Amino acid sequence: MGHYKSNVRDLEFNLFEVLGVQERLGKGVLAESDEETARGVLAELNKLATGPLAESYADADRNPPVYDPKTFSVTIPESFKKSYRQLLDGEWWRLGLTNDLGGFGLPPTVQWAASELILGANAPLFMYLAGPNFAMIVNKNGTEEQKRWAQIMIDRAWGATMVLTEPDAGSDVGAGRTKAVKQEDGSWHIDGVKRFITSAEHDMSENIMHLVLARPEGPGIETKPGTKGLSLFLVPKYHFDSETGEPGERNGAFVTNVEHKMGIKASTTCELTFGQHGTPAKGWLLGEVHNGIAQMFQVIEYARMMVGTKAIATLSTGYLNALEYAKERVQGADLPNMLNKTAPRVTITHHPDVRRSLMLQKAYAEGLRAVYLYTASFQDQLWTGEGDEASLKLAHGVNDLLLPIVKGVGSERATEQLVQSLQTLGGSGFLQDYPIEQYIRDAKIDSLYEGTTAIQSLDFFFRKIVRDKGQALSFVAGEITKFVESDEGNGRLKNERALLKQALEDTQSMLGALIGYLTASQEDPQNINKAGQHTVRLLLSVGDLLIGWQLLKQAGIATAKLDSGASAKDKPFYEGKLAVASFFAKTVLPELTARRAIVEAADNALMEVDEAAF
Ligand code: ST9
Ligand code: FAD
Repeated sequence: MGHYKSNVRDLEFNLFEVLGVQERLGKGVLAESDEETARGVLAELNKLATGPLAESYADADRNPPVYDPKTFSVTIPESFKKSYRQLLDGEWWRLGLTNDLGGFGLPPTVQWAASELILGANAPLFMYLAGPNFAMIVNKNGTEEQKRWAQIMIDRAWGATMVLTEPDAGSDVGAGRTKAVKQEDGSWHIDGVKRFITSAEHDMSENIMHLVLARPEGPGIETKPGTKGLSLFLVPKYHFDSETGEPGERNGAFVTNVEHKMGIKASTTCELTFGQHGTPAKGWLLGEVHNGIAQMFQVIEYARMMVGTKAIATLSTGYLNALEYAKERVQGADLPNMLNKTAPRVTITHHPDVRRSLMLQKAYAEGLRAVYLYTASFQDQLWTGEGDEASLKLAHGVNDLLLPIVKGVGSERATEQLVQSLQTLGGSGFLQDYPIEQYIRDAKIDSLYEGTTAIQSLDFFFRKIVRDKGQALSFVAGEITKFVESDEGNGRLKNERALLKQALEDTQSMLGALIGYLTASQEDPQNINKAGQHTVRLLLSVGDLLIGWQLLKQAGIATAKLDSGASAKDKPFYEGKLAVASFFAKTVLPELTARRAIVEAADNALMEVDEAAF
């Protein structure tokens, strides 16, 4: 058995019992798929994920890719290449594509559920598969010729990268200095050094298309500072025949270093140097328009969802590994018998503290899964285009609102709870005999790349709430209120519903306080710092609120299933849903009241502390 423990039952519960995804299938762009197809995709991918994909996970960590500075090239370990070939052979890269580009005709909810299986088994594999998905964005924004390149990228299974970061431009992308100088033939010469670029070099595809942000220069071009002065260029590793895609001469984009990292070692993280090794790095402006940051955000939105799902997938397998261990490990006696030295020894699942920890791990793993799939359900509507203009606008807004939750909360809670999964194994958890130490190392990156948690929280508050005038948030709050007031679950979850109501009030008050500080900053700009101290707290609190709500919603559905006579196999699954929802409502949601008090009492004392006093 490999390291990966999937949870297909919970994925199917979310898709077909909670979200009712099957009602969308069989129509319009989803005409070719039905519930059976979707279940079939999950079953097939699950076999692959728990088997061949998981197989190279540890080996590629212990024997990572090797960089040769003489040739600027990277050799990927054979075990990993074998897993990658399995994904290619199964044509799984078609999963996220639209029908016109050769997709499977499945909606984003099913795509993300299926992606969870790859991301949990071996996330770097998924990241090397970026080519076809990035091609979709080239196709959407490109000129007619570039649309053909997009098809070539798909047909020839090219790799692709997103190239933003520079040594002095991380969170602050607008500080980027890489420039693009216009050439007479309409192409551009890119000049600069980018840092931390994922998959920028490997030996698993014949070509790699870099999507590069650079600042354009040349006669008649106005050079603007910040992100709005960046344009997006297509820079291939090898030049290629524009009709057939056949690779030709080497372009001047070379990987000049590969980082040594804490985790995700199989995923190459590269310094990528443009035009500084004797060969010009030729690029082509995407769509012939200077709209780089907005175009790149189409990629970023997809990647942020991917990073959140990766973190949640890792937490889920971490929890299930911890659970399996706990059910077998015998240590100590039951607490009520602790003074009786001859009392029978029990498995550690009997100890209240182990139970507390396991139930919390389950709550975050299953609650966050529900949140990312709820988010994807709005992407489904955008994918099918159903509904009038107003409802599509709302779906867009809600998806935007929830992305920083999926990414920011998903990664923070996964990191925190995976430490608890390791703790469940005691000293054994610290060993490489078990996968959890690698999970912790591999998941830590999720709160850093694609915008750190602080950046997610600023995006959430300033852009997704304030700039949106709270429209998407009001919709979600309205849905929670409807749930609180309904009697789903036959009144059996009354206390929990009241706790959810309180949690909603607490988060609304936190938000009210932050908006108050923002308003007060018109009088005194320093007041904005009071908000800045608490945006992460707000993000995590809204995350807890959404998790609590989703778990209770699921518990309501589970109650109905149990009442109507669930099968012996399903009974413990549904009982688990009730237990976890109640546990989370009673032990986590009340913490929001204290967080509210902290936010409401914000002052700027922290900002006044001299740096020397830290
Ligand atoms: C990175 C990559 O870290 C890590 C992993 C890579 C993995 C790649 C592979 C993944 C895919 C694999 C797919 C495989 C599939 C296979 C399937 C097989 C089964 N939403 O606020 P302003 C735009 S990459 C939308 O003034 P500043 C917008 O156009 C590096 N748009 O910002 C806006 O204009 P306007 C990641 C947004 O102060 C404009 O930006 N790096 C959003 O100038 C300016 O906005 C980062 O993420 C948004 N949320 O700049 C950087 N926000 O307002 C993090 C902004 O007119 N830093 N725009 O609409 C930030 O995000 C900063 O906040 C900043 C600030 C750069 C935006
Ligand atoms: P900094 O921006 O220097 O941040 C340092 C700290 O300051 C963080 O805690 C941050 O939250 C905080 N901070 C910074 N600004 C603010 C602010 N305004 N308000 C509050 N707090 C703030 N980039 C790419 O372009 N393409 C890739 O493929 C890619 N892959 C990556 C893979 C790996 C393994 C790694 C490590 C990075 C990758 N990155 C990639 C870069 C990644 O996106 C950046 O590391 C990330 O955006 C943070 O930038 P930074 O490291 O410069 O940190």
